[in-house]
Amino acid sequence: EGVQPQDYTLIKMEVLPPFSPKLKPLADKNKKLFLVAATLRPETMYGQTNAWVLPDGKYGAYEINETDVFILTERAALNLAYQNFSKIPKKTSCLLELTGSDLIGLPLKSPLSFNEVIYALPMLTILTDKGTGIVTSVPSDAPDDYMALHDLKAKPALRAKFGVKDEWVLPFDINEKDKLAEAKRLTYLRGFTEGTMLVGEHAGKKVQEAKPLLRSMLIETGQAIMYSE
Ligand code: A2H
Repeated sequence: EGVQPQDYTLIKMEVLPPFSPKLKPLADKNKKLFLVAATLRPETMYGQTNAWVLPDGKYGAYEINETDVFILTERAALNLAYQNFSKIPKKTSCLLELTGSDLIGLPLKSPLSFNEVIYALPMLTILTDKGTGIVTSVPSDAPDDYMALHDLKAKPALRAKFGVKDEWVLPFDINEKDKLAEAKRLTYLRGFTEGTMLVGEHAGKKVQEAKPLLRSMLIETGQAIMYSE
C-alpha cells in the first residue's frame, strides 16, 4: 500500500451460457466474455467457490482485443488500456454498461477451480476504487469470503433480496445424499488415513499415530472416559 504500486493477478473467469438477455448480443458476436477478478493469492484459486460483485456497482464490458471482452470497472479498464490491454491503444472501448445486479447469477468457468461452474454473487463491502471491482471468492483462505458466503447460505431473506437462487450458494442439495456420503468418505480417508497433525504436542505426527496417544492422555488426565455400547 501507500506509495508502492500494488501488483495483482487478474483472473479471467469466462462467462458460460446460458447468457443473460443483456450479454446475449455480445456472445452472439463471437466475443469471449470474462468477469475479471483482482487477487493477491493466485495460488489459492483451486478453492474458488464463487465470484463477488457489488450489486449497485457500475461495471462495463470492455473490448481488450479482437475476441476478449472483460467485464470490470471503468477505472480498471482505463488502467489496463495504459498497460496495453485494450482494443484501442490507451483508450477504453466500452461495448455495454452494466451494474453488479446484471452480473449476479452468471455461471462462470474460472482457472484452476475444482468447482467446474461457479456463480457471481453479491458482496456489499466491495470497493469500486480497488482492483477490478470484482473479487474471486476462496472461503478456505479468505475470512471476508468465508463470512460473506456464510451469510448468504444462512439468510434466505438476503438471497431473496438479491435474487440469488439456492443452488448458486448451496451446491450440496438435500437430495444429494450420495454426494454427502462420498464427501464424508473422502474427508475421513484424507483426514484420518493420510493426514498430519498441524497443532498441539503431536504436531508433525501422522493423525493415525496421534489418535491413540491423545485418547490415552485425555483419559489419564481425567478429561475424558472410555465408553462402549
Ligand atoms: B484476495 P488489498 Cl484467498 N474490494 O484474493 C474488496 N476486496 C477486494 C477488491 C475490492 N475491489 N479487489 C480485491 N479484493 C480482495 C483471494 C484472497 C485475497 C485470499 C486471501 C486473502 C486475500 C480470494 N479472495 O486478500 O487491499 C482480494 O481478495 C487479503 C487482503 O489490495 C484481493 O486478494 O491488499 C485483496 O482483497 C486485495 O486487497
